[in-house]
Amino acid sequence: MKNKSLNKLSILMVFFILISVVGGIYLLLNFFYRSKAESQAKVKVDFLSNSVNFDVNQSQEISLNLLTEPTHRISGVELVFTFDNDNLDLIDFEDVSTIPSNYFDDLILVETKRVNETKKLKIVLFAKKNYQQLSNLIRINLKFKSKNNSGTGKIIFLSSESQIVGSNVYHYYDIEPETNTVDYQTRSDRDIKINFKLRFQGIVTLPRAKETMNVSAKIVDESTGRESESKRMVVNADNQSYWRGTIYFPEMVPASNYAFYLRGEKHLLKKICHSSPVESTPGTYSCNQGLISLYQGENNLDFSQIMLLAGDLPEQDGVINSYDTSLIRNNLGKNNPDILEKADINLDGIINSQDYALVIYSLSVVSQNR
Ligand SMILES: [Ca+2]
Ligand SMILES: [Ca+2]
Repeated sequence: MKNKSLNKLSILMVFFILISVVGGIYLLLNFFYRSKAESQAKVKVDFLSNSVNFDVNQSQEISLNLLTEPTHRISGVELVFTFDNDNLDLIDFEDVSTIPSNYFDDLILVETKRVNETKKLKIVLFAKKNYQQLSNLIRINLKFKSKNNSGTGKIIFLSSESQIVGSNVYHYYDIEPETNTVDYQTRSDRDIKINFKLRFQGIVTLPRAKETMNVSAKIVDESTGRESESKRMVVNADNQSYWRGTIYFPEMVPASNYAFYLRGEKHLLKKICHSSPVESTPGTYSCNQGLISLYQGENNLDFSQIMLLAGDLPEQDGVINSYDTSLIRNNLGKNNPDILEKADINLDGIINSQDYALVIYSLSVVSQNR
């Protein structure tokens, strides 16, 4: 009797063990299957721009896109970023907005705190919408405001601390950061800021083909020999054939013996030593000793009474030679954008004899100055 009931008990036990093993395997398989399915659902996170410049006390939006497959949807985000470092205190976080506007109904948390010399921003947003109203592409605009300090920093998206969730089957997305860093530069009103007024050979009216040019600029304090970095500036044409642009030199200090080295994108390098240089024959200004005073903040320099000579065409090598002249001669009459970019000196939209004549004039000035 006792043996029989023991037997029954062990059969029952084996039965239960079997059920739990089978059940366990089922759950395990199910878990792996599901996590595999979920791991295939991804959100790409991409900053729209990787570098940004702040003026003094200026607000700017840094934007990032969140993108999933068209059939997936985004319903909530927890996004974590760091910015500023080493107590530089360059920028502050101001606000968050989205495109589509007001996509998230609930602003659950927006906080910034200082963690290990870094400011950390955490944003938690949630959309209380049904599947049809949700989207697979959201832009998050983070608004930052700079202070009155000059320096550089990084805004870093911490994907490992962030979460993005959706409705439907795909609750948790894998975050795939395309770019996770934005470099920024801030200005101070104590930085040396230079507003340039320039004139280029052969351009006598508002040019037809193009109203901006690239100019590289370097300044040298000739009393100490200290040089700035070589910087690129975009200059804009005005109605009177003058070109204007601005560069900051936060790395340089006020002094009275500066010389400037300027070079337009199709032009010869020019050294300038005077804050209002003049010349009697176009393109002939030259100088030895830098005499330009630069002050904290705004400096307005009018170099428009001298002509920046053209002729050293891209790729620039510092001289006018047969490469430059034949680039024009071999392309006379052409107007495709590639060649205009390189050899249309007077910016009238065609490679013509005027461009050639301008280079020949530059060559004559260079040889007379030797
Ligand atoms: Ca050349
Ligand atoms: Ca031309």
